[in-house]
Order: sequence, then structure tokens, then C-alpha cells
Amino acid sequence: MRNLRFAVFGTGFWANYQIAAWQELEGVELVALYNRTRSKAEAMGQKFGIERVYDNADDLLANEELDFIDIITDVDTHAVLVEKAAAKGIHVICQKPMAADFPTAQRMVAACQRAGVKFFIHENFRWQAPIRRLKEVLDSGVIGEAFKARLTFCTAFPVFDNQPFLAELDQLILTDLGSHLLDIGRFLFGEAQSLYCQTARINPAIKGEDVASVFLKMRNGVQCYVEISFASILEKEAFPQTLILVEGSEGSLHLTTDFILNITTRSGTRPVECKPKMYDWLNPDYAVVHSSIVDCNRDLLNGLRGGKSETTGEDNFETVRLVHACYESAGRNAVITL
Ligand code: 89V
Repeated sequence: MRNLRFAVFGTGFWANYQIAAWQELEGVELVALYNRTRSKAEAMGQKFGIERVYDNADDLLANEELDFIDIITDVDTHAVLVEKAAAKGIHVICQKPMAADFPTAQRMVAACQRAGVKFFIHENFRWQAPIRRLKEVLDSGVIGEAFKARLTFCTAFPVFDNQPFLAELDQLILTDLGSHLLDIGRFLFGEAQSLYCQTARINPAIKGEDVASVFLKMRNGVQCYVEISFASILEKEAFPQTLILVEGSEGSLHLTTDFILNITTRSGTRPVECKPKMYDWLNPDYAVVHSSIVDCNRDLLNGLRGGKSETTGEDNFETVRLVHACYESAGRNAVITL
């Protein structure tokens, strides 16, 4: 099977890990880089041995022979790059969140459908090793019928140091983290029927909200509470894992810190360690997050080769729908029926 040739658009903090994660996989070849600041593309090119770098997206698309592009730019440039690639008949992977608003996401999905190109969203959180393990155990039926869940990602880790653009977003926590956590809710329990959300801004130095609490009623009956925060000063001062508690008719699953999944039934609790695979390139603060990029990329590559991929644009559109329903709910202080 020949290698799939691709280009990366955006050479900021996240691209360091996404490119390294691609290099863990067979069957792909990174041939060119784009960044609107040429010197940044050149620096990344030197780091990974990529000679062809561009500061003009159209020139890259005109000059290079590509099977797909991987967009790792800020959210406000996603739509224009997706549409440019679709117009050239090139398949697209785009970093989450798909778009800053719902109509733009609709336009992106439609543009790829019209052009007949494959469109995927790079949504890596559902690929985290402990979350995959929790899903397996949940599906095994050991805790019976799930009826209630809590998904938590609350931290005071200085995310703005590595990703300064986050401080500039008018809508922050629900687009950045909500996209991930709401997607995990869909991954575990399917689609939501209704939701209610409240938001707050605690850090006065940023533009958007940094705290959100969402209560979802899932179509399968599960009551799912999602709490996300970049303002939580908690006793465990490390980059947090996503913590999950699922309660079922016969027991519970509790994913706690340090990658321990406690499986509890009436006969007791069995702790299972589910550590992520460590790579020498990952940033230890983000270990479980960065490690999941490899598994996410593997799934996307499968989709590009004509197999099934979990996070297609169409699928992720349902996550985008939830994110924007949360903003609507918080804005109107109302329950939104989906
Ligand atoms: O993965 C992400 O979306 C990052 C972080 C983990 C900091 O939220 O922005």
C-alpha cells in the first residue's frame, strides 16, 4: 500500500505533538508545512526534517501532491482552509473545535459533502487509554444498566501559557474543553435528548468563560453531569485526567487520578490500572492527552483508507450541536431540547 501524502497547516504548540504522533504510524508521509508566519513553519520544518514550508495556503495546495491535509490552526481559520482543500478535492482532518459557531460548522460539513471529500475532526480525548478501558468495561455489562454519570475536567493548570490564543476566545471553556467532554458523553452514552447549562468567568484576565456546568439527559435515560473549569484550585496540582464516575444498576465505574479505574459491584471494588502509552516526545504534563493523539490519528488514517473512523465531520457535528446548545441554554437560562 502506498504512503498517503499530507501537509500540516498550523505549526503552533499542538503541532509539535500531532506531527510526532503521525511519525509513530506507518503509511503516511508529511511533505509540507504551512504557517502564516513563515519563520514558525521553518522552525518546525527543521525540527521534523520537512523541507517544503509555506506562508501561503493557496501556494501549498497548488504546488503539492496531497492525499489529505491536517489543520492544526486556530479555530477562526478552520472553515476557510477546509473549503480550500475541498475545492481541490483533497481530504481533510481538522482540529477540534470544528468551528466557532454552528452555521460555520454546517457550511464546512456541506462543502466537503458537495466536493465528495472525506472530512474528519481530530477529537482525541475519547481515545485516551483510561477512557477506552472504561467504555469496554461499561459495555461488558458488569455494572448493569447505567443510570447516572459525572464527567469532570477541572484544573488551574496554566493552559494559557502554552496556548495563549485561548485567552482571546469570546467563547472559551465550552468550545475548548466542552467539545472534548461532551464528545466523551456521546461516546459513552449516545446522543442527548435535552440539556441545561450555566457558565461563569472567574479569571478576569481572559475574554471568555472559564467555568461551565452542564446537565444532560441522554436518550438512553442516563443523567449525565459535565463539569469543566480552568479556574479550579484543587489539591492535586498536576495536569488533570478526565475523571469519570458512572453508576449502574449493579455497580459503578470510577476513573480517578493516576489512571486507576475502580470497578465496584456488590461484591467489592477492583482497582484496574490503565496507564497511557508513554512516548519520548510527549509533554509529561499532558501525557494522557498527547498519548491519545496516536490512537486518534490511527483511527483517522483508517477512515482515509476507506475504513471506518469514529470522528467524522458528520459525527462531530453532533458534538458541535451540543456545545452551541450549551451556550444557548446558559444565555437564556433555559432547558434546550435537542
Ligand atoms: O486538548 C485541548 O483542547 C487543550 C487542553 C487540553 C488544554 O484543553 O486545549
